[in-house]
Amino acid sequence: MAPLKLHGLPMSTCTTRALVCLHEKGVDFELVPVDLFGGENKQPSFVAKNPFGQIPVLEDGDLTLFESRAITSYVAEKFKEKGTDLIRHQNLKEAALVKVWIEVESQNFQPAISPIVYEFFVSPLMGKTPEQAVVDANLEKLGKVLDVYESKLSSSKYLAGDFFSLADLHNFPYTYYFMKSPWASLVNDRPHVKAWWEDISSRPAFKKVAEGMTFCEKK
Ligand code: GS8
Repeated sequence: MAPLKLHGLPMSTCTTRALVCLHEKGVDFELVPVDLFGGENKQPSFVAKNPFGQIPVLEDGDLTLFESRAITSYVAEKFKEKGTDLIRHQNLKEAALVKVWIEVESQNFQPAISPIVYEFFVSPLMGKTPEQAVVDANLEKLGKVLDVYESKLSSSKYLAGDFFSLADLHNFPYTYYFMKSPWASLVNDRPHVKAWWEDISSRPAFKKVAEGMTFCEKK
């Protein structure tokens, strides 16, 4: 069977979300680099794969998927018997809780943390000055989301329960970069969030993918 093809870049947050999942599942895949800086993602051949011209894209035979969380869900379901069970496929209630916390990451966590990472790490690379007002407003929002995480993680080891799942995995890319920012204390000052982050970021799949997450070192 031809290996899956993941189009993306090792330093891209959304690509790494898919990469960590592929490593957790122990699935063979090929990473096909996309020259974002040269605009390859806006060329017709790439837009045919993702009409938004963004990475990552997964190809599995004649199936083409975009949206990193849809990619992880597909991989976790297709290979449910292999590697880490990321979706609790044998327990309807646990599987439903995984979906709840997947939504929380996507709807609450990511909208707060991504502008901070963007302003601090990406803007300077593009010759722009980070907008402190944007950072400040989103630090406040992120603090409120992390208060919810702190409360949840004081009663269970991971977000959806006492098991690691996609709900935890999806937080990896932005938290990884955020922890290299001056505001890592937002995580470190919340003991349960800190312990959870130390736990999930020490998983072999995370450590392997983190080796390629170098763009914050260019600062
Ligand atoms: C977002 C993809 C995205 O923003 C997902 O897959 O989760 N909701 C989508 N991709 C960025 C790189 S993120 O590291 C991208 O491709 N940017 C280039 C562009 O928008 O032109």
